[in-house]
Amino acid sequence: MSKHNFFQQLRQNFPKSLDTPAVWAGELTYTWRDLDEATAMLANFLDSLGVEKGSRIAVQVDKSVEAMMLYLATLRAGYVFLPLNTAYQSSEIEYFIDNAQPAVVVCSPKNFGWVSKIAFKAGVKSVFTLGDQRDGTLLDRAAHHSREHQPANVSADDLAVIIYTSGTTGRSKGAMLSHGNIASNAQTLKSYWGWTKGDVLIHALPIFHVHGLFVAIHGALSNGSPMIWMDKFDPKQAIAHMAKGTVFMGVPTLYVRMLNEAALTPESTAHMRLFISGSAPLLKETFDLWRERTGHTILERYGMSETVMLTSNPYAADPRFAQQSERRGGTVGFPLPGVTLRVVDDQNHVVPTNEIGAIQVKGPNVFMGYWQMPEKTAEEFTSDGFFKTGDVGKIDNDGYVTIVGRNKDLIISGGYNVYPAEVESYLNNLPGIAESAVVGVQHPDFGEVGVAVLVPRPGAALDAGEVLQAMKGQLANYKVPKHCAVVDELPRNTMGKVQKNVLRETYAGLFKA
Ligand code: MCA
Ligand code: AMP
Repeated sequence: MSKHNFFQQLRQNFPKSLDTPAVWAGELTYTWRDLDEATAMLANFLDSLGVEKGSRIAVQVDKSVEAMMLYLATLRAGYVFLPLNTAYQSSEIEYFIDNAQPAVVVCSPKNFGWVSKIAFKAGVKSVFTLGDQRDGTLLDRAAHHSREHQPANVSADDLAVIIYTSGTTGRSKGAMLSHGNIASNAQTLKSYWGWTKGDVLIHALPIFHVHGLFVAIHGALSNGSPMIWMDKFDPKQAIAHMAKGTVFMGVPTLYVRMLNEAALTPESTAHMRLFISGSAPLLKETFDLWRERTGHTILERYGMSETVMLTSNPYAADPRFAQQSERRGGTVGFPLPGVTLRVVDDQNHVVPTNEIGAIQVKGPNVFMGYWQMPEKTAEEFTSDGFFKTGDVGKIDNDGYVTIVGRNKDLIISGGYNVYPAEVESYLNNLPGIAESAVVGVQHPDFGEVGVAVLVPRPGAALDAGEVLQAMKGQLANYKVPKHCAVVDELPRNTMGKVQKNVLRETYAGLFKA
C-alpha cells in the first residue's frame, strides 16, 4: 500500500479534471496531468538507476517547475530529497555531499564542471543537470520513460527529505523529515488556514528551504489549487499577480519590498484572501503598514526546518483559545492543532504565563533526528521527548506565543539563517586575522544582516574591503557580512568571553533607514 507515500496523498487531492491548470509559469501552463505524468517519468528514471530505496537525491538547481517535479518524483519513488541552496559554494557543497553520501546529484548545467568533480570524488555514480529552461540531461533521460508509475510503498516513518541547517558549533546538520512528518503538517495547515476551492497561490519563494518547498507547495497541491509560479521574487510582478491570486506566502523582506511599491493598494490586493509571513520576525511596523496600505492583516506563523510549522495566528476563530480570531502583530499566534508547545526555565520547569523562557515542542511534525548524528540529536531533546527549538519566548493570557529572542547565536537575514560561528571560523583562517566576531544588526530590507569585527594579527595590514571580497565565492553570498570593521581588540567580559551585545550596540545604527 502506498497510502503513507506523501506524494500519493497529494495526488489524491488533484482535481478530477486533470487537464485544468496546475501551474502558470510565465508563458507556460502546466496541467495536473503534466504534473502527474512528468513526476511519473522522473520517478521511473530514478528507479531505472537501480539505486536502493532511501537513497539521497541531492539537488542544487535554480528554481523551476521541473525542479519542483523532481522533488515530487523523489517522494513518489521512495527516495530521499536533499535540496541545496543555489548560493552554496564549492566547500559547502563538498561538505553536504560527503556527509549525506547521495546516490544521485542533480545540478545546474552551468555548475556541472565543479559539482560533478566533487560528487565523483565522493563516490557518487550519477550526476545529472537540470536548467531553468527545461534543459539538461535529467529531462532528456527521463523523456524515455513511462508516464505511469505506481507510488512506492513507504511507511509513515520512512525518510522523505533531509534539510541541512547550520549549527551554532561545528558543521551543518541534516534534519531528517519523514513522510508522516510532512503529511501531518500539510493536513493541519490546510484546515487551519482555510484553504478553499478557488484558491490560487502566488509562489514567490525559493524551493530549497521549508517555507517555499513545504509550506507553499504542499499547501496548494494538497488543496488541488493552482499556483502562479515566480522563478524569482519581484515586487512589481508579485503585486500584478494579485489580480488572479488569493494566497501569498513570504518572508518579511518580501513584504517590505512590496510596501515600497506605489502599486500596492486596496484595489490591487482586493482579490487576495490571505497573506502569510514567516521564517523571520515580522516587524510590528510592517504588519501595521500593510494593513493601512491594503486593508489586509498579515497572518504570521512560526516554524523550523526540524519541525515544519509550529504556531500560527488564527485564520478564523480558534475554538481552543476562547474563540480568538484576531491576528496579532508581533506574535506568532497559537500552537497548531496537534503541536504541544511549552516555555521552560533553565531547570526545564514550565514558567508561568507571560514569563520568558526557552521554547520546546512536541508533535507528529517533529523530525526524526539529525542525519548520522545520534549524540547531537539526543542533546536537542529533553528526557520527556520535547525538542529544544533554541528560540526564546512567552505565552500570554490569551494563549498567543511571542518569540522574543534566541538562545542560539543565529542571524536571520532576509529569511536565510546565518550562523556567526561558521563565518567566524572562515574568517579566522584567513591570513592576517587574529580573531573575529560576527554579529547581527538591524537592516531596513533584510531585517538583520551580519557585521564582522576583525582583529588583525600583529603587524598585518587588514583591508576590510579585501576581506569581504575574499569571502565572496567561498561562502554563500547571504552569509557574507554586509560590513567589516577592523579593531584593536574585541570587548570581553571578566570570563574572557566576547561581549557580542556590546558589538551589536556599537554597530546598531549602521544600516538605519
Ligand atoms: C541575497 N543577498 C542577501 C540575501 N539574499 N544578503 C543577505 N540576506 C539575504 N537573504 C545578497 C545578494 O547575494 C546580493 O549580494 C545582495 O545581497 C543584494 O541582493 P538582492 O538582489 O537584493 O537579493 P535578491 O536576489 O533579491 O534576494 C533577496 C530575497 C532572498 C528575495 C529576499 O534572499 C530570498 O528569497 N529570501 C527568502 C529566503 C527563504 O525562503 N527562507 C525560508 C527558509 P551581492 O551584492 O554581493 O551580489 S525556511 C525557514 O526559515 C523556516 C523553516 C520557516 O519558518 O519558514
Ligand atoms: P531554519 O533553521 O531555517 O529552519 O529557521 C528556523 C528559525 O527561524 C526558528 O528557530 C526561528 O528562530 C526563526 N523563525 C521562523 N519563523 C519565525 C517567526 N515568525 N518569527 C520569528 N522567528 C521565526
